Parts: sequence; structure tokens; C-alpha cells
Amino acid sequence: TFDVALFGEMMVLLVAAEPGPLEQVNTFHKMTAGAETNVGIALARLGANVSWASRLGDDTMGRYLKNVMQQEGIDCSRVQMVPRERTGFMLKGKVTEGDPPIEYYRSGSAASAMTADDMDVEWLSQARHLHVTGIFPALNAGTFALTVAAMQHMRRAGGTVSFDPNLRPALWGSADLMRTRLNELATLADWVLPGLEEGHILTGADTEEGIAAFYQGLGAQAVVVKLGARGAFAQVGDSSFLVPGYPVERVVDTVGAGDGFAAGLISGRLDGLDWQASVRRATIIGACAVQVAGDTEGYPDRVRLAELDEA
Ligand code: KDG
Repeated sequence: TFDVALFGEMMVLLVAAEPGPLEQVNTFHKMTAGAETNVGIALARLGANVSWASRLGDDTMGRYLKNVMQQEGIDCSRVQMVPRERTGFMLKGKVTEGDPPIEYYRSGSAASAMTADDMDVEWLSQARHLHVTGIFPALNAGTFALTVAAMQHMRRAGGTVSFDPNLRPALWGSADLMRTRLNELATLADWVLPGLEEGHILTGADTEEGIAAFYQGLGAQAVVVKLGARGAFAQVGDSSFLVPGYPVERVVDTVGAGDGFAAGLISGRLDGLDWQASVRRATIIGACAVQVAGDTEGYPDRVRLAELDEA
């Protein structure tokens, strides 16, 4: 058995080294992106056994990504390197405030061709937990079907499923389709983890309480709404609580914070922590992520996490 199973597309991330419009940037740093693999990296740094199922092009970028995952200690035995197919990549700008501009080069990528046939039931049955985001199922009908099948299987097998809607309207094409499909996935999740603005878009509710009530109505055991610097609101069964944001010195880039948050929550629960302590761990890792330019380099290991928890 292992702790956490993940699907998802990993991409090469080229981050602008200087501010300004992307067309004028001369220097980029090569890093990695992908919401699900970000969660995997954050979990592996905390010592979880993570296994990732995906496809990559058998090209230089694909080999780079697989290498990074293996160096993080993640099992890549379910990652296929596909000849004559391409690995996706994305560009990200550098900003001094707010969310950075991004540009995708991922349509037709190796990962986007996955279908429900790529589900390895024997592999998934060995996992304690499955984490899903709204990005991979947005790629294609096949990746959506694969996500649904994996969530259904995980529930039948008695494991837990977490779901971060991670809204990417550009990938869905239509806001209505995005809402319908993501709320469909939420019905198959035990823990739903929207941001406040995302929750508003998906449910129509204006408050964290309203968002939580919506997803409880769809059957979620726990709903944790991310409130940015204000922390997070959690509704678990009949009880609800607020965990204040962990102090941040300087926000450099918010991308990757939600993934760190999910990893903190999952790792807390798998370690047997109660919900309060798990949400607190989630806010600490989210805070680490916003202080760096890439998605993953801020994620702490156990030693650093303990230091931050005590500080
Ligand atoms: O959550 C972080 C992701 O948004 C980023 O790594 C890129 O997966 C990504 C996407 O599709 O936007």
C-alpha cells in the first residue's frame, strides 16, 4: 500500500526572470508546474508515499519532469513516456502584485490524451487517498472520464478523496460547463477545498458558510474554504471553525499555494491529526508557497514544518 495516488498533467514551467510583458522578457527560469504534481511534491517532502499516474512525451522536457519527480521520491512506475508525443509547457510572468499572467502550450500534449482506459485498478486499490483537482479533468472528455472513474473506484475501495476545484476557465471554454462538471466531481469527493472566489463562482453563495452548506448538501464530509491571508474556514459535519492565516513576510507569487494547502491538509489527516491541526498545517504550507516565484520550491520538509509550527 501507499499513501496518496495522483493523476494529472505535469508541465515544464518557464518563469520570467524580470517583470514586464512576456513578449519583452529575455530570461526565463526553468521549473515545473502542474497542480496535482505540486501536491505530490509537497506531500513527498513531508514523507508521504506518493504515486503518480500520467503520460509524458519521450522528449527532453518529459525526461526532465520525470527526473524531478523521482528525485522528490515519488513513484513514477505508472508514468508512460510516449514516443512522438509532446510534453506540455507554460510560461509565467513576474509581477509585483496580484496573480501573474500565464500562457499554456499544452493542447495535444501526451497527458491530455489519457482516458478511462488508463486507470489501473490494482494500483489505485493500494492507495489510502486520492487527490483530484479541476485542472486535469478540464483537458478532455477522456481525462474527465478517467477522473470520475478513479473517484468512484476510490470510494468503493474505502479510501478518501479530496477535491480542489482549481478553476481554469480557459481550459473549460465555457463557464457553465466548468460549473456543471466541477460540481459533478464534488459529489464524488469526501473533502472539497475551494477558494472563496472559486466557491462563489461555483455555488453562487457569497459567504464561506454558504459555500460549505452547498457542498455538504452534495455529500461532502468536510468543506475547507481558503480565504487567502485570512486563513481558512472549515465545516466538518456539524462543527465549523476558522484558522487564521499564517503570517507571511512578502508575497512573491500566489501560484502553488492552493496545492501546498491541499498537501498540508491531506498529510495532517493521514498522520491522524484532528481537523483543526490539519487545516493549520495546510495554512502553514500555503504560506510557504506564496513567498517564492516557482510553484514548489517553498514547500517545507518535516523539520522546517515543525520550526514554522512552533514559531
Ligand atoms: O495550481 C498551480 C497550477 O495552476 C500550475 O502549476 C499550472 O497546473 C497548472 C495549470 O494548469 O494551471
